[in-house]
Amino acid sequence: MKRVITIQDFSCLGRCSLTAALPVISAAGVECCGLPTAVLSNHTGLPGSHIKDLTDEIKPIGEQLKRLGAGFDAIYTGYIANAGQMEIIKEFITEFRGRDTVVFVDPVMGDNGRLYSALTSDYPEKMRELCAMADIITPNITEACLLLGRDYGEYDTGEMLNELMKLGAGTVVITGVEPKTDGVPLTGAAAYDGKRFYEEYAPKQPVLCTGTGDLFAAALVGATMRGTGFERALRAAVSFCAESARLTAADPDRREYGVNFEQALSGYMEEISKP
Ligand code: PXL
Repeated sequence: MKRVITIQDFSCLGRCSLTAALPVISAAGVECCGLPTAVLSNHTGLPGSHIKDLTDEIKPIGEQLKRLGAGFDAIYTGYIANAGQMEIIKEFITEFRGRDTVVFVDPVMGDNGRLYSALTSDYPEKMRELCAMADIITPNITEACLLLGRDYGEYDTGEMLNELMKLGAGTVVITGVEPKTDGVPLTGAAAYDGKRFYEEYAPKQPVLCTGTGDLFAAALVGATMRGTGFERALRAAVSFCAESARLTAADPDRREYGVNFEQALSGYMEEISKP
């Protein structure tokens, strides 16, 4: 069985980061280890939060994993609590990366044109360096703009993919892409691997939810590491997020507690198990 280690925060309330990655990657039939960058009472999209930063714990955890001789088929980074932590995580990647290790960097930094409230203005610069180490990066439009040092606004997906490739990652996936249509509004992902462009869209739901990008990245990591080819993994991640968003929009008890993905897991598992 493939083994992934994912490095991101544990938010007690509000499905995101580790509470999205662990169930989704496990459902993909891939072992998922979690290395928390911080423990938060709740994600920072809710009013206030109690945060315990774990910067000083990452290195000793890595050293102990090394002593145990642990190896990982993939390293997947998500929300990193501060710019200083980024250096320690870069060292972790260098230490644990083998010839066949796949490095996924989800450059979690913001949404709707804004940097997340707990992050500082030097963060995008540091994130650019982390992206350069990755095989696959998965920014949303806001994060793509922050990585490219651009204002948030109109974008040309193909041009943005090309520019992001210059950061040094092997494959770039942009999420939350909304193609122009005359009919039903769509949202999804567009990707470029230096040879081919890929696009996958589904109907856009009238909900904006913290954690959707985390869910997408986890679904892509899970499917890719399971051995589903990239194109199918991308399609499965988009349809899983679309179904989860539909379930969230239909939930009369909906709160800002992340996306209702639990009941979409069986469909995701079915889709990635097809021969
Ligand atoms: O979903 C991204 C995310 C991850 N982790 C924490 C967050 C957010 C977004 O707000 O606050 C702690």
